Amino acid sequence: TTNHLRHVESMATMPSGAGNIPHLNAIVLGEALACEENDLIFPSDDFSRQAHVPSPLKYLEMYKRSIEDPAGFWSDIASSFYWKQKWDQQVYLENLDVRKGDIRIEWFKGGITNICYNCLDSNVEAGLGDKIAFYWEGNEPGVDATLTYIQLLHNVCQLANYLKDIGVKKGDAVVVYLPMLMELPITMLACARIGAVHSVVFAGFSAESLAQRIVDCKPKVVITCNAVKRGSKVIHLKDIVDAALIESSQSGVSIDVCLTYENQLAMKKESTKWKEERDVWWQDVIPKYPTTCAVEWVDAEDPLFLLYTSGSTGKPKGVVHTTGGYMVYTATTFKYAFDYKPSDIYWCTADCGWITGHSYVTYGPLLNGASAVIFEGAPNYPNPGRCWDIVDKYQVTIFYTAPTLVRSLMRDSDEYVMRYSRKSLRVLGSVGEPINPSAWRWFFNLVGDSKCPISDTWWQTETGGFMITPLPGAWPQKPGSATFPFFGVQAVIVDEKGVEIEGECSGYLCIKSSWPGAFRTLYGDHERYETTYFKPFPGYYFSGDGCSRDKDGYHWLTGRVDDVINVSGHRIGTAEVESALVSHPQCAEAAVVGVEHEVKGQGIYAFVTLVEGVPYSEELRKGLILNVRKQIGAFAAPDKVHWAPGLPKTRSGKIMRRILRKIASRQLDELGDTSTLADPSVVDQLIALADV
Ligand code: 6R9
Repeated sequence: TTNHLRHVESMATMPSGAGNIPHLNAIVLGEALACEENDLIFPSDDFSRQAHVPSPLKYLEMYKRSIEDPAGFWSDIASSFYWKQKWDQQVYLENLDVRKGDIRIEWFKGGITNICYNCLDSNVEAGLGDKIAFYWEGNEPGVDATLTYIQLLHNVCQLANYLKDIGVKKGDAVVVYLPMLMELPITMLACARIGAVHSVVFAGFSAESLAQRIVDCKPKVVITCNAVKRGSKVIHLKDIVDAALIESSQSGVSIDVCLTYENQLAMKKESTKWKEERDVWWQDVIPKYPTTCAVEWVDAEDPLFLLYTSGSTGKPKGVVHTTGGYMVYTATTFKYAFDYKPSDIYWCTADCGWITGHSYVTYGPLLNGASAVIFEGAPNYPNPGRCWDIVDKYQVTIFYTAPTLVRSLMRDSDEYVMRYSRKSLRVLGSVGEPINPSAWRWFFNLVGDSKCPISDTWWQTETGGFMITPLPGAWPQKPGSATFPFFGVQAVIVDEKGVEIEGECSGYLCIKSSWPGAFRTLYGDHERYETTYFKPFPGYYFSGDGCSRDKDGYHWLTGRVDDVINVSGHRIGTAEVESALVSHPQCAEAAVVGVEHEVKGQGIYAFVTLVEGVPYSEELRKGLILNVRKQIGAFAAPDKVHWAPGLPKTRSGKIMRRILRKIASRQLDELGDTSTLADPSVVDQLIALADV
């Protein structure tokens, strides 16, 4: 095809020297691509022609500069933002090598700016005041609202003034427990405007999880709403907050103000439980404040937000992102990975309670002056055609979602997709877990009518923004591959010893050298930051993911290699689930592993040993699962509880999860060597109880 030749030709005319970048060695050989032709899916000529990065050649040129001259590359980009004062010191400073002392990453230090100003005021000044910033689509079809940039600015200022009034200052934490109402990004932006540090807790977390986060970051105020409807269910968020605040006060952290938005469509004020001396209705106070609010100018390295994520121990980690680098990085990745143009209508289905909602619902789109859709409801309510209904309604051009949603919609009739035109779509995106080729093809062929490139973006809470991602106009795609690193990202694959491996290989995915959006520390625990991420392979940031690289240099993520499971794109630590299970008085011990799940990607499989003499029962099984729902949230509930008279342990007492994973996936002939177990007979006992 002409397309194909065009790509190969452009690769052949690459500037000499690009071949020095190891992961690009393979792709510069045009013939390598030729043999893979059947697996390659090319963007159309029309698409590439209009794209920001129209060819591999252009990518290589930009990528090469970003690696050879990161300071120059990123300061050119950063200069298009508003800085009250330009960074006077270095553009970046890094030490990613624990052997050489503390890990310290800084970008644009000394630069004074404000991300809220760049999201709103700058766009209003540029004449975008009347452009729609957010289209809000409620749970019920037909219930919707919009905010223009100027309206959003006014709303943000009112809340910012209120927060200042109740004593929230620069550097103070604000915990936010809200569903996908426009008040959620409004709150994030209001915090940013006054230099407060927001910590959004996904509104699916339980009271105990919320309390744990409140105790950790000790916020000045908690912001929530009374209830939300998701699908046909009403969830009483305020009750959950009430319970969390009782619990946090028992741990010595009491909250003076709980600002509560009345979400009338879900629940009336009158039915909401209220604590007069602490609770304040949003609608009673916020509208009274002025719609302008001076910006608190902050250093590029001042914290912007805290977001808790799961690790391999029971205690969630407070990932800290700072202002300047995060701003530059989220805006730039958004622009290039989605080939964003001012005429686009963008919809990301993620909740702002996760990093995807932070970087690619709130900050990335607004920094680009984009119009974005925010959806409150469930993607299959009132029926599995809802997403495409929304796409048609708002003429969405860029649709960014998770493989778990694609797989779940795939199970319903294609008719739900075909019923809608979807003509407006031009770019699709995927995030959260590897997208399996069959889901990729369904998404590409059916949803995108075989014309929309899919940006399969690999990244993490810790990375702030995209790390490995297609640039839709540049690369021929391979279904299931996240393709190549973004500008400035030196993705490497290392072996167990931490030695970089080149060419076609698989191993641990690490990043050499920092990028602007990198997290700077774990809140209150810099040592854990260094130990978890920089000690496993000194000199590198370790992602926790496995990855292979094919002969053309394409990257294929293979999932977590640590004790983290990825359920519907949500990160859950096995240790967190285990600790919730063992807190049940009749549970003696628990071991949790991930197991393949058709829709969720991974399901949670729990082996449970009961206290001596306690019999197995359905009721107990339910009680155990309820403990997990209560302590973490419904999304972490085990799919299976497998009764275990004993767990396979080494003589030193370490649980051999490898064996448990095989039993969980019923690969019983692949158990491997069990002779090193303290008691090999537990394996047979477990197998016997597999379906009890
Ligand atoms: C953005 C986000 C991070 C983990 C990450 C990896 C998995 C995310 C992926 C992907 C393969 C992709 N992951 N995107 N795996 N392909 N496109 O999801 O952040 O919640 O911190 O999860 O998710 O395992 O390590 P977070």
